[in-house]
Amino acid sequence: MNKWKLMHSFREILLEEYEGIAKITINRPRWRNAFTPLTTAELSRAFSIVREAPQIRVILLTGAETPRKEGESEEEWLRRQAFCAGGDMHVKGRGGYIDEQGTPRLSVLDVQMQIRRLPKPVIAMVNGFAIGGGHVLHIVCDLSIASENARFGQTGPRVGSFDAGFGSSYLASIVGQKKAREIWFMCRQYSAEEAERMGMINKVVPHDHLEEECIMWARQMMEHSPLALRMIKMGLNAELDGQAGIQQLAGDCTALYYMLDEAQEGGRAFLEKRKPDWDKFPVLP
Ligand code: S0N
Repeated sequence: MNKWKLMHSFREILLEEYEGIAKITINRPRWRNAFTPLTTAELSRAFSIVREAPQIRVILLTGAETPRKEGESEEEWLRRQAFCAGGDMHVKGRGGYIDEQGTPRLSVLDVQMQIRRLPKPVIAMVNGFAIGGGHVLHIVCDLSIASENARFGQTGPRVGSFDAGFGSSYLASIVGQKKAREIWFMCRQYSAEEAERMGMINKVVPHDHLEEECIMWARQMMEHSPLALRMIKMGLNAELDGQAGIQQLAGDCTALYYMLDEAQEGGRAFLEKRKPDWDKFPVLP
């Protein structure tokens, strides 16, 4: 029985929930879950929905699986599975990926920023190929858990694209400058085992244990303080995200400050037309 409950209907993705965990699935298995502008627009909407949903504490991002063909071995079926194969080449035009109205877009960049700014942990559940922009998507997630059949790599310089943003700089901060240059300059594919050795993913498990493993990690995080996880995420992001990262971290500090009596005193004093009494709030050493 499917335990996942639909949260919202989309055309190219699925958004489901189960006991405080949301699962977002890129649902274009015919094209190895390559994303179009509609896919990225729907991903953006889904990440907004889960951000606003108070019952959701952790998000899984994954790719839909293709059905097994008649007579196909399990090995061959597993080899065909994909997390995401990047931007859909069928709609790649000048200036970006062409949407249904004819406008070129690079909107996967917005999705990357949304994942980094989401105040909840996001786990990439990498069930197959994570290639090109699909590889970058798992990189920007907080954690990556992969099945043994997963394959990782960048293809940009071979197919006429690149991601010199998080796809390069954050990758380098994970695997080191030399390895990041190898990944991009050579356009090779790496096994899940190699990706784990590089520190690019957190764990490798057999394919039929992948979802169970991700749910276990999500549940363990859900035993911990959501605010503590949020502040750690933003602290870890801040340096690489520059002023925007500092703004996010500072904004979260402001939200925390607003929860204190000290912050309430300032506003209350203004409305009551009196001087605030800051002496009630000692400055700790
Ligand atoms: C994933 C690969 C390795 C799988 O190989 P395999 O198993 O041999 O399958 P195929 O026969 O190749 O594929 C099955 C069918 O799926 C289609 N397909 C696969 N990937 C794509 C794709 N990306 N776009 C469109 N179709 C795709 C195949 O064509 C095939 O169809 P049929 O059956 O009709 O022949 C292998 O498929 C592979 O290498 N795929 C291409 C990977 C790739 O190069 N992706 C694009 C890389 N570039 C980006 O992602 C853009 C970067 C980006 O997103 C970005 C960066 C910075 C700023 C903005 C952006 C932005 O774009 O917004």
